[in-house]
Amino acid sequence: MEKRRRLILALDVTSRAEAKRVVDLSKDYLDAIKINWPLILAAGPDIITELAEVKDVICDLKIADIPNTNRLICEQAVGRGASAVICHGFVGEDSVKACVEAAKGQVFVVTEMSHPGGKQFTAPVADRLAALAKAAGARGIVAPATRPERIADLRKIIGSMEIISPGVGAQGGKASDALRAGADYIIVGRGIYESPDPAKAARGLAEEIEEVL
Ligand code: O7M
Repeated sequence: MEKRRRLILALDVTSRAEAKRVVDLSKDYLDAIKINWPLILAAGPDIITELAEVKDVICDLKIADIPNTNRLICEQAVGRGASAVICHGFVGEDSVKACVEAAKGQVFVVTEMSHPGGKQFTAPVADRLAALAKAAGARGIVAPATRPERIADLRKIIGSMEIISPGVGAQGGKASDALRAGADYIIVGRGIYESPDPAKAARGLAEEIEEVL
């Protein structure tokens, strides 16, 4: 994954045609495309391979199972062309390590989640989840743009590992705040794909990001 635009599109649309349309309009401003269950269930897993021809694809399956099942899921995602996967850490270090082995280190671990409910269960253990991600050899963590101060806290725990940060736009966070707090990449979904002009929305974010760098 390039580290140039620092922008990752969360492509949570539910048709292949819409996915292609949004990617065509925004791809010049992106380093990667993150896909999640809505698109994979709607378009089928071949969408991973198709999009991987355009940009690096991060498979956000929020993998959270026993090590063997985690390994099988990662092998399917990587075998179809995913450059990285996203897993949960609460299932334990052995489960995260299974992802790290199967995806050759290209794993991001969810820590404190960005939505209000993220404060209920994930926030109190987020520091430990970040430490676990580091111990397991993951590439990075997912941390909330809605609470930039938490990005700064988690950065202290993981050192130079990468932080990808959702919650910008529709959830109320600002790209520049998250970057200043220590995020490496911003993840944006609805702010781009629900915009009447996805190219303009992505360009606007790219400009905001560039000003901070
Ligand atoms: O910009 P949005 O709010 O439309 O989309 C945000 C995307 O980031 C969406 O795909 C979520 O599933 C994802 N996300 C969060 O919003 N909050 C989190 O705490 C974690 C994620 C995520 O990407 O986890 C890997």
